[in-house]
Amino acid sequence: MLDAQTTEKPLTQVKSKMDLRKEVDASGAWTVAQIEELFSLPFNDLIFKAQKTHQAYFPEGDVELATLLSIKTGGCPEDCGYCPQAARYDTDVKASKLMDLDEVLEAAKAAKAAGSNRFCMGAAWREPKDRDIEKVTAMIKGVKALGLETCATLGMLEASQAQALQEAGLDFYNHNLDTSEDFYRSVISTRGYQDRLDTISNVRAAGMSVCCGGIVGMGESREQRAAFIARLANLSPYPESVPINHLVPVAGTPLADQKPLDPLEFVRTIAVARITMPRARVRLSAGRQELGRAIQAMCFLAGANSIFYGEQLLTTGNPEAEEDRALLAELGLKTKQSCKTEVLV
Ligand code: SAM
Ligand code: DTB
Ligand code: SF4
Repeated sequence: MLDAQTTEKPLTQVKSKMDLRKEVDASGAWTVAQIEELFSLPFNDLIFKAQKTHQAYFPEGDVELATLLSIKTGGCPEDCGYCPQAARYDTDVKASKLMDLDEVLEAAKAAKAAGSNRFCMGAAWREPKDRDIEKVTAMIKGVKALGLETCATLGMLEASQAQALQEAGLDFYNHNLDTSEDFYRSVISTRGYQDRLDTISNVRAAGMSVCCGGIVGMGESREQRAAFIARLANLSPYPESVPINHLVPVAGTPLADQKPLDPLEFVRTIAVARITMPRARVRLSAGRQELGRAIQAMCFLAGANSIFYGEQLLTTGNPEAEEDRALLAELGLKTKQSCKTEVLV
């Protein structure tokens, strides 16, 4: 029964964008029970199935490198329980104003020189104002002119704002569902799940690719993790990029003392994301420093094929670029040069 959802053609056989949409739509929805069944497979069977899917859809087996820059840090009015940038929590993050264009372009040039594929600009906003959009569109144009793929994560978007970003050349917009709909309520109260879905549909309608994932290890149950993956996999079409963050517990936030998730359960989550969203770039995101090399290697085996690259995420640390290059080289993993065939819209 589970194989019914994994019979899509490999990327190399994909002819047009429209074909892709039809296939995804025709593949049927995943139920939470089916996804729980995947989670419950014997570990080796799950990883083998994920690796088979990975090899069928990504025969080159390359890893995408995405560099993050916090263009506007801290002072956020939202109450996301994991986030060091929420103004209401007493964390070490100092609020700052939107960065200047030339500083952003310097950072993008450095990312490009270090071998990054994508440059993602993040702002600690509930939603951008129209005058913020104007400034960010200048950044998008500048970054794109350097030959990098562009991504932004600026909070909730109106349809007209999504349109303006698309017209400026934004390739991807990151907006996470973060977790299952029922667990969401215990982590965030200042905006709802439907608000997030609305932003994602505005991004799609504007013709941009969607980067959407979430965080595991916030105290959710396995069933809730399965429900979260089901929501992502059942988006039609599912996101082109799926960042799976491992909670980074930050002092001062409500989740500061959260007991860490069993690392093997994290690997299982990556495998389940790979199987249910076979064409997506599954990104091993926040929390890699804490995972260590062996667990990261297992995540690549389970189908992760993208990482955040560079020593800083938004406000927390990430492995040094050199360390990542050494890990990828040791594992014999190539880095990605182009992903044009994967863009669904
Ligand atoms: N303010 C925008 C928003 O919320 O959409 C954009 C930036 S926000 C920091 C982007 C994502 O980072 C969140 O949705 C969450 O998944 C992730 N994130 C934030 N803090 C994190 C933490 N402590 N550990 C893991 N992921 C985290
Ligand atoms: C995503 O899913 N993870 C990134 C990116 N999208 C913007 C952010 C991770 C942030 C981790 C905590 C911090 O560095 O502030
Ligand atoms: Fe604000 Fe985004 Fe952090 Fe939530 S995750 S508090 S919206 S910066």
